Amino acid sequence: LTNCMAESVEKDFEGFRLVFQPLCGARELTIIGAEALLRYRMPDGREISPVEFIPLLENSRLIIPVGLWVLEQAAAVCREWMKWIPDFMMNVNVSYIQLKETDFCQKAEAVLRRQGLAPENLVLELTESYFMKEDDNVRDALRRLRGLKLRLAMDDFGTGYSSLERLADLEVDIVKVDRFFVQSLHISRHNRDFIESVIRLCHNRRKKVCVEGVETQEEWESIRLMNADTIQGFYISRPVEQDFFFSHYVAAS
Ligand code: G
Ligand code: G
Ligand code: MN
Ligand code: NA
Repeated sequence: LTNCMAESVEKDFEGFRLVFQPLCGARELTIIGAEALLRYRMPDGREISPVEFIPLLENSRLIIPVGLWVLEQAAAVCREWMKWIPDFMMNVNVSYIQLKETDFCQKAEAVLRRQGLAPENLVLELTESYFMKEDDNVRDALRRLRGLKLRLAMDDFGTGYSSLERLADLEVDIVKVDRFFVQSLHISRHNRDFIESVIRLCHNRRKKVCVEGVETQEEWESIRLMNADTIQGFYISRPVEQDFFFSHYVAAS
């Protein structure tokens, strides 16, 4: 699979594509943006799960060219959809391997320039562990990205080691609460308390909260009452193809 993906990279990223999942305002469920998610299809037509191929891209460092391609594509799509929804936000996942490269910020800046995109419309999703690492390159990269005025989101919050206290001081604009907490909302009082605490703490520090993995109306109603800013999940939509997203969620808005 790694060899196969290396060949795809050579052939102008043939076989790779992005799908998009809506991000909605928690109150009205209006579309405010999308998370871009990478997909890969083998030459024989087989679709491989990102859970399988992302680690291979990381281990082989192919994630560096592929990640840049993802950023470029997502930025171009964002620019296009902003003609319909001017404040559209495009979220892109960035791997730790990409962030460790000393020229990542320069590359991100070049993408914004080439695509004519304002930095405020692009959100880089980073997982919790990035903020914990005592790595000067990564710390430096985070500082420079903030300097570019790009938005940073902490993805999958709550599954790692960082405490709620630590969260308040992290230099992120958005915290995405991992779907684990929503799935056990009706089983465990503790998980409800956790989401509420994250929201309260973030709002005190002017951070936005996105709750991931909302699958039912009941879950949405609970989350809305907790005052989350945005939601994402199958209740709204699964990740969908670009054309579908455009016709159903952008042009129809
Ligand atoms: O798309 P799906 O929800 O199946 O994603 C599975 C995992 O793959 C998630 O953890 C998601 O963050 C990750 N992923 C999807 N697309 C990308 C991408 O473009 N870059 C990186 N680094 N991870 C991605
Ligand atoms: O780690 P990250 O949050 O980037 O992962 C995105 C992944 O979450 C994608 O694979 C997407 O398909 C999945 N996902 C998005 N919404 C839901 C949901 O409501 N339920 C479940 N089970 N998975 C979801
Ligand atoms: Mn994500
Ligand atoms: Na997540």
